[in-house]
Amino acid sequence: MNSLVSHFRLQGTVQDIKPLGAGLINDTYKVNTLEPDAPDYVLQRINHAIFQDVEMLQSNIEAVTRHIRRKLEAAGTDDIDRKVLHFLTADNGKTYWKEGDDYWRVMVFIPRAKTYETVNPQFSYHAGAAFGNFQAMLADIPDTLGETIPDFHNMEFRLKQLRDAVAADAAGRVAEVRPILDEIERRADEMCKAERLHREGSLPKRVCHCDTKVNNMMFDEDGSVLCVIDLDTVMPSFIFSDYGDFLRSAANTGLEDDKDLNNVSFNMSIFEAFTRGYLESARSFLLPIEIENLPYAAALFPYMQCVRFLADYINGDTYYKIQYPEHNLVRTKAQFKLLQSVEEHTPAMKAFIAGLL
Ligand code: GN1
Ligand code: MG
Repeated sequence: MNSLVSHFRLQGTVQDIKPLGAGLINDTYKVNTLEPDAPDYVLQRINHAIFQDVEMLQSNIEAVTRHIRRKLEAAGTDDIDRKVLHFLTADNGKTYWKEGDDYWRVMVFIPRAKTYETVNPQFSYHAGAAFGNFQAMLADIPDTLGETIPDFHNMEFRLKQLRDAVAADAAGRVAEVRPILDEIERRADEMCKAERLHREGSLPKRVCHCDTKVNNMMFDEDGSVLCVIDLDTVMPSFIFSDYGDFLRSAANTGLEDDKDLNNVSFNMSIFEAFTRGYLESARSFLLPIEIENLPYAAALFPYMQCVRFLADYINGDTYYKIQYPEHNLVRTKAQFKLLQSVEEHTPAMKAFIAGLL
């Protein structure tokens, strides 16, 4: 890894390289430098099986970080290097380096920032405001972003993948998951509402982050949000993506892969704080149809994640990193339990949003 890093223009001398974070897709390492005044770095192996067009991936990320940096500069923001990611250029003039079959990239580590797997309502409020701002800042990006994973948050497509997996039954696991498949099918029509509204022309796509789980945000010591990380999936999508996926991760009283389903439920105070923050910063550009469907978005993402985890389980675990053989099934059940809790809270969510407006 030392020789890998040497292809990027780092300041300082590499002291050590250690695993970092808990992402399910890429492999991430922290590169510590010896000199106290040199920055530390983050080294990442890009999951090339999932992000097949690395050139497009990095050019999206460069466009997004460049645009946000300009916005922050124009606004006279202080401490900009902690508020937007900075990717290093490698010897080939690109922001990635290919070694054998692997693609690597290096970014500057943001000092004194924290990530969390769970948040309190105050942090959740800041997170809502931050995602609203993120979408607002990217509203006038001059570049056309590619879909780094085509149909990433397309519910119709995700259901088709699940149905294809069921038909193939590659790992012989379909029989055991019948009951949950039935629950999924019962909701399929309702959950594909966004695609229908889009086809009818009433629901737009905007540039979204598309992986807004809570551990993809960097918080400052005071709970304010420094920046949003993990920009691989920034692409045009429905605003439901960012709103819904944050709540899926942050408003779950249990873990994404909780084995004890009694721990899993939807936390209304996190929902309320996040929604207040989000609407404060996004209300000026959101359409009524987008606001009206925020409770739908809160249900859509546990549902979609349930479909994706289950499809991966049925396929024999080819996509997500797993720690034990039933891991994807445990994740599926936990997401389904969360969905049920969201469904129970839907009238209360609607009432809360109406109150805010
Ligand atoms: C993956 O890479 P990571 O762990 O931040 C996934 C998301 C899922 C999430 C579930 C490219 O995100 O879509 O919501 O796992 N990213 C990709 O934890 O598939
Ligand atoms: Mg991540």
